[in-house]
Amino acid sequence: MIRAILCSAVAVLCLGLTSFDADAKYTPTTQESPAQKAARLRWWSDARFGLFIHWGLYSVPAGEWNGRTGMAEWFMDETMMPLAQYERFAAQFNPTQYDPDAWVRIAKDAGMKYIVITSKHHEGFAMWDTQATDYNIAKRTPYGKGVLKPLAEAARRAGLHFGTYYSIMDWHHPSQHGAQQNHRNPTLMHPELKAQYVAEMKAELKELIEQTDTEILWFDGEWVNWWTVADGQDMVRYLRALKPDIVINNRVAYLRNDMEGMDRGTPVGDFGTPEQQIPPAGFGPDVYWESCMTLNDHWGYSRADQNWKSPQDVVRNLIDIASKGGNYLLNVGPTAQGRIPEAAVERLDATGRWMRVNGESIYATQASPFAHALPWGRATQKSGRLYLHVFDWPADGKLHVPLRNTVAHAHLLAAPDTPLKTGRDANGVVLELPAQAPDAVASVIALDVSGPVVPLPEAQ
Ligand code: FHN
Repeated sequence: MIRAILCSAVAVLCLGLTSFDADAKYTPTTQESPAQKAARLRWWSDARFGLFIHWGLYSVPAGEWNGRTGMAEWFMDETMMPLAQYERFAAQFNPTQYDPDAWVRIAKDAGMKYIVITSKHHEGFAMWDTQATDYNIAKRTPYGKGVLKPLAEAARRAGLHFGTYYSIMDWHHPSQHGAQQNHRNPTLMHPELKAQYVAEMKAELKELIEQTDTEILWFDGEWVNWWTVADGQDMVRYLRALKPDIVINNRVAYLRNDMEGMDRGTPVGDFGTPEQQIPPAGFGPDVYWESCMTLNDHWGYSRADQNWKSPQDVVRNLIDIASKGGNYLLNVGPTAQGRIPEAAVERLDATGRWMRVNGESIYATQASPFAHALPWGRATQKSGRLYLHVFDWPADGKLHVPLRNTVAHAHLLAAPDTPLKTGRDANGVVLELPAQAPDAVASVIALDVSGPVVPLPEAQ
């Protein structure tokens, strides 16, 4: 929401734009039924947890220039460096330490089920050997070859899914120019060049599908005034014709907020994209969404940024998001040498240790049956089993669960062979827990109840 408002407000303020056709008559891009969409998105929705990767020429300056730090993938906009000078970073981009299998192992060991990597960010530099422009990694860097296909192949060898991020806005392309003094964002389109640029976009996206078999197209940079809802719907139809089961985010069309379309029954694309935030509640079983977040404060590599989320932050975000029926896309920004920062790896490793014990309470689950977050934690559910994620371990060893159901069985995922004693009081089920929580970040209880889960009003 903040993202879209910021980007579109900038555009409207600076350009007096009212030409957004966000209210254009919605024409469905497919006649797909909710059941057919659910089947197409099943693997994505069951995955719940993915790795976002922001990698490009911006990784070379690593967020620093002329004594200034704290930048990253918006370097071109924040410095307004002349294009010819920025292009020279390509000569320094030589990721000799890039090991796709090692990156995939980091993701897999963290419990992640899919990877989404920037194929082309706003900088306009293609991370594969595209025929559409020579402004690409194979033609302009000493590395001399693309990095996407090797990662896609490594992901599939490890049983992970592979997707690609693609920016509609392109700060390098001659069809566009900055709309504001001293900023490249948002771009304005030279009207006579739009058709050519869209054709190049489609050619590049076709290459990505054909060369990497990308399963997700994660669009971004859609807030420009020259990209309309109709353009987004046309792009969805084009991509579906190329790869009918491809998963597309809602940023394929202009957004007024990161859940645009998803919350109005007029989706363009398949899932909503709250960014750097977790919605206060879920959106119901047929609304798909994914919270994307940085591990520190930047998407691209920013050498000086050591403000890392803790493993507890990551695990509890993942639980909170899953308890609302969403996916968590957590980002790393590799260095120009091809390394994922060690501080990021440490946090992903810690997350993986939690997932190896408790992952069944996240994967292929549905949102909590309780209307609100529970006072001591969160819940998810799967095939009649309730998973209780306890953040705050009860000092008296009694966990109160506002449930009408009787409990058939309960155990800690960390101690599956030790049934928990259960009882009831006026406010529902009471579970008797051991004195020590098995995991200080979140301990998970599997609760099998008879019949459909019937929550009770929370105790006042
Ligand atoms: O401007 C981009 C930003 O660099 C980053 O790629 C994020 C990730 O979702 N998307 C845009 C900001 O909303």
